[in-house]
Amino acid sequence: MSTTWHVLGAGSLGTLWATRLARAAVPVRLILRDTARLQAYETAGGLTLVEHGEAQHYPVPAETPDSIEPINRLLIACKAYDAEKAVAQVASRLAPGAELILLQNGLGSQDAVAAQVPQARCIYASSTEGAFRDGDWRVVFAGHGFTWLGDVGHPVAPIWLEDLSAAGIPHEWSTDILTRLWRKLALNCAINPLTVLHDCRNGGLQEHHCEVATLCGELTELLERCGQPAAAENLQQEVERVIHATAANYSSMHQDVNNRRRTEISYLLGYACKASDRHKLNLPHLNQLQQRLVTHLKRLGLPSD
Ligand code: NAD
Ligand code: KPL
Repeated sequence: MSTTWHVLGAGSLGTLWATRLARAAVPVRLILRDTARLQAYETAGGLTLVEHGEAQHYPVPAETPDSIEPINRLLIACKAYDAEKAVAQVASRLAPGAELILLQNGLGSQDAVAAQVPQARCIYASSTEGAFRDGDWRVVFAGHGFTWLGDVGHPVAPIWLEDLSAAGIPHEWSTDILTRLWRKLALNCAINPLTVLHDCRNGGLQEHHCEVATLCGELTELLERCGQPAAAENLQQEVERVIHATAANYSSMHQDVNNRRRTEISYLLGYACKASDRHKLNLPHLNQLQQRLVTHLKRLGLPSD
């Protein structure tokens, strides 16, 4: 019998992973916030994954953080700003040699979690898959993509990647996961805040070419100074390619703001600006962008951290 996957956070990505693992008969359990959420979930009777317009129901078992069963493998599928608190709730249940897979976007939350549970192996992930909730316990698989996983302290791939293959989760073990995360962060910093401030789809940034180019220049300088030259390579070209390829889409940050949800700004632009301060870099446009975004979020009555 293979090791049980505990999935902490039954939102978009947590559901996308839990349902595909369950479909492949890999043992999986959800960890829900509290008894009220658990009761609501049990009333619904499981998770629903909508793929290619077809809904499939999966009665994945669930529990609360204070359940007593030890945790050997834990997928952290909450937002970056919730990760530390969520892990703290289950830290005492981690078995010796436990492994955590961190799906959070941006940077900062992964290191904070890893510092919190030094006894566990923390695997960082960067995903281009896309999913959104269209109801309680119901998720639409919106964009097929890829997930890179890696361990900054240990280059050897874990054996359980075969569970992901069995579940049809496209993935690859990466020995430079930080480079991937930095590259994604830079892309997100060059695109997402501007789509919020200009209230446009990604393609709308084609009309703000100079602003995008200036940001890419500063982000390139930052990545190089942070010891990430590979993440800096042809950044502007890649940003322009993504803007073009995703022209009809709204960025994840634009969607968050539009739905009046908290953004992950502190783990994207906030992280970049702090890193630039640490390295005493002068990146005026990046800093102005953060200030403009914070002001904009405050004006809308949304959290600005
Ligand atoms: P989400 O908001 O849909 O889901 C997060 C879930 O975690 C929610 O159900 C929330 O209630 C739950 N949660 C928070 N704290 C908890 C706690 N203490 N105990 C139990 N549950 C808790 O978020 P998401 O869209 O799945 O995003 C998760 C991460 O993945 C983010 O960092 C996001 O940027 C990244 N990501 C998402 C997508 C996507 O398409 N959704 C794609 C790539 C990366
Ligand atoms: O990842 C993205 C997002 O919207 O968060 C892209 C599409 C790359 C835009 O930055």
